[in-house]
Amino acid sequence: MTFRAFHRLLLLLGVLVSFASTAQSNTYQAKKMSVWSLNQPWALTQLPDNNWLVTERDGQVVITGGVESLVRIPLALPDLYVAGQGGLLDLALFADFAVSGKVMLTFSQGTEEANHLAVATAVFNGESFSDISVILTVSPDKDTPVHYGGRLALLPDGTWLVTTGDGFDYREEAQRLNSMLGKTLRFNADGSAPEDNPFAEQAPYVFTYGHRNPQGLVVDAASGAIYEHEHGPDGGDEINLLTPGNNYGWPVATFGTDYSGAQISPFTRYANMQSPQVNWTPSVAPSAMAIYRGQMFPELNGQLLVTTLKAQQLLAVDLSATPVQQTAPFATINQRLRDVAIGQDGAIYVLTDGKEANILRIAPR
Ligand SMILES: [Ca+2]
Repeated sequence: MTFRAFHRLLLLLGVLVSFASTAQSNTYQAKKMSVWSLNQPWALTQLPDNNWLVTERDGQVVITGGVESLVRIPLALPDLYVAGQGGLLDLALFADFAVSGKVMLTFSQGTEEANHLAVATAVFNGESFSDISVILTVSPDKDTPVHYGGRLALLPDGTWLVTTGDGFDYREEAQRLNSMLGKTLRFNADGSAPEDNPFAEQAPYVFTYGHRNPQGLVVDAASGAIYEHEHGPDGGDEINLLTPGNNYGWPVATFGTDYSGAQISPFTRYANMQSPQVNWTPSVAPSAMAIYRGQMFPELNGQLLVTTLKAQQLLAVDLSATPVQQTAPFATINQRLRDVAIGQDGAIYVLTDGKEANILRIAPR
């Protein structure tokens, strides 16, 4: 029997497989949650009842509670455009989800010639989604199926942030306030623009600008700080500390170069543009981020946990250290990772990437 066949047999038997670390094999285990596979998942969200919701890019949401349970729900998303990096992306719960069932979604909408990121609200009753309503669409349209951004975060005041990408071929738009590409946008739960946004007259939704393809966004409940990360080109992936109205540089200031090797900009810093807290050159391809708070891994408390595609690691970044410290505390995972969440049990849950993806639960051994 090949290893793969043996592995499959174990999975069929419902046996959880753990991956031991060479360096810390006695300190943690990363177990696959299940026997099933997820198809190109993007976001992982825990429900108050401890079940998980996972978005799949083709427009379905999976509900799972563990090894064998899996329910797949197709969503009736208007004009869903599934191509390249697009499709159904993020899903986040409203603060009053336990009573309202309300969720916020992002997905790409349109056609090959003209598409954009859309933000929608919906109501989840435990079995199905209803009242899907598009409340915000990113303009202008673009004709590339990549660089949507699409990550959501709920702010303590009840407003929301969403990241938007530069559309790849539209990078100059990241510096233009009259374009919604390459930004973080702040909006009310009904999709309107808060009156206290930094460019309320000129660009009512813009919160920060000068971003490339941001897919990580977290609010630190302890400090209120908002952290974002974004994919650079060849090099120049970044973590940024967001403050309203600031310019984060792309494509004027970057540590990255074009995939062709061509220089994008002679500047790694520029006046009145914010430098990143972390610069990853070469690229790690950061896909999502959480802040660890919990009892299971006290040594990680307050650190940013970053999933990566290219580096195939869950990175732990300690921004309070000088200089900033980065470790890969679960170094045996070694897979492309798509999302990370801290469970209500304090364990770390990571969503792997691709067409045969899974959820790994990381806990002390
Ligand atoms: Ca930057």
